[in-house]
Amino acid sequence: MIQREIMTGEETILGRPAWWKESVVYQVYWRSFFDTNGDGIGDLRGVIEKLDYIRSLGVDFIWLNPFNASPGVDNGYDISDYYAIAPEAGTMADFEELVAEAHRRGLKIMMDIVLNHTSDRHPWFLESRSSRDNPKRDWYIWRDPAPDGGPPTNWRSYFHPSCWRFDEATGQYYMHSFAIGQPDLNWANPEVRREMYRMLRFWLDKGVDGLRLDALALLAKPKTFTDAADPYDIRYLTHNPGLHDYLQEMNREVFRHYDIMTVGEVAFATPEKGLLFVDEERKELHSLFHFEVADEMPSWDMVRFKRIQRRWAEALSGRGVMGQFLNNHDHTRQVSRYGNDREFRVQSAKLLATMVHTLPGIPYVYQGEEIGMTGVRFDSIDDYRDVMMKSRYEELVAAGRDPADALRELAPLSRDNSRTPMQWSAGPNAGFTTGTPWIRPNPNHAVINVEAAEADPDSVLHYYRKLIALRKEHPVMVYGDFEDISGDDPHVYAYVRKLGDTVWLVVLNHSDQSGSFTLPAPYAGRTMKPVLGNYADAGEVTHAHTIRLRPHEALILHCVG
Ligand code: TEU
Ligand code: CA
Repeated sequence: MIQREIMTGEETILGRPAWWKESVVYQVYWRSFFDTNGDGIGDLRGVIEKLDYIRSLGVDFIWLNPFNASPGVDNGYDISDYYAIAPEAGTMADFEELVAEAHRRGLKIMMDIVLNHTSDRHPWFLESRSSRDNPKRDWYIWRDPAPDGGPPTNWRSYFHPSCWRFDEATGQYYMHSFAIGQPDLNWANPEVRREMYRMLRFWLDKGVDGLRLDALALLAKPKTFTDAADPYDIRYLTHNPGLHDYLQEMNREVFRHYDIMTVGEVAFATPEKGLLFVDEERKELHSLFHFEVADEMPSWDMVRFKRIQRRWAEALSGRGVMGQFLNNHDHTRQVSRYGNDREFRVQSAKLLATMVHTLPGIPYVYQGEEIGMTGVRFDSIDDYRDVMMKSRYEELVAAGRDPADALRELAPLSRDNSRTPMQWSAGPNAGFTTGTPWIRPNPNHAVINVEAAEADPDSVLHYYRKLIALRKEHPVMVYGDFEDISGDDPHVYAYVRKLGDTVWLVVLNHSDQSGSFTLPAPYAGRTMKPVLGNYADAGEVTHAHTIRLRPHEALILHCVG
């Protein structure tokens, strides 16, 4: 752990020191990472082959998206056997080797666990749907049709117009919050919970060091099944009574018996709700992702973003921890969505990285982000792969929308933006596969790729390495108090991190124009040394009252006098 002694007895924003609070996580969407057998799909052996690359970034954890056996309706989030490895990912021996090889390099493995639903091919569901009196009937959510024969309620699914699917065989509907092939489990049934805890222990006993818990806010179902006033506002699917009882039980039965880090994917979490998941006193989870940015802020809005960060920092201060991220496998690449992926791509990617790694919380890096990968536009719906994209497209077209128009509307936020192959080189298929890739690579791999980034000392990649290394040396980045000193400035974000005598100022000019930041008291007139900046020539700030900033300039300054 970093310089533990200086923290003793100190109240800091992240509370008591712990190894997991100091982590940086690298997310590997393995099916798009590296293919070793030419079938066009990334695999676990591909992750093993790239472990030295991942380690070279300086990260601590690798979060692997689900690799359990699955028909692949939702790229592995529809699991048909929790104890088996998907053949396209590899074998159990590959997984065990990956854990061992990662550990040998000081890297930890975080598994992605899908608790809310299984595949409709899972033997539990096959049994459940077989008859109304099957012992597993109650393992899923079955309801009678409405009096008119239609679905029991008007609720939508994340992907489809209804979360209900009629099953001819038994004349009832089952609930699916996501794809039709992802029936929701009934967490109110204690047998379901016992099975899930057993499964979690199985993987943790294999040496897994962390868990990312999928769609956690959905585990408990609404108490009453009645129509929603606005079916599009799907909050009714989340945060229902009983949820926290399940999480406390999960902690008692599983988490507390292992030295691990858990992170919950919590849709529609406000700071107040979020605290219920991560407050250390409550013994539920170590940390969470909230989606006030990724789901609820479609494009960059600095004032809104600042407000979100302030509220979360205040609510969690000294009590709980959150993950910091701007993109993942569900969300368009950050430099395209929130930055400038054209003339300022490199500076902008570095600015966003600086922000994610210096705000309070555990930073997540999504594969390819570290070379500034961008979103993608395919000309035809046939090139898209994502079930959500395809279903929404069909819905729009069925409602009479011009197909080209529908594509234009959906493309910017399509989940496939971040699922294109990792760009290793300018070679065929970006060096991802020797076969036919399951999804088309972004043509800009000719320019944006790991090989090119390694060779360029000013690349986004080298900047990430410096930024991540800083965290290992400077506990202020992890434990320092946080204060936003830039008010509602719509372009400049400036904040202070402070731990004991160490005071850091982070100044970010999120704009295509030059700008400036007027230092408030007590920072005006002080001397500050640059710790890191995204323009090569960032100099010392001496007795300054104003800091001039170039487009997308990011500065980390250390107050020395
Ligand atoms: O995502 C949950 C989900 O609904 C996301 O699309 C949403 O943007 C946000 O993350 C939560 O509000 C998880 C997985 O990450 C996603 O890939 C799966 O498709 C989904 O669960 C179903 O398992
Ligand atoms: Ca493969």
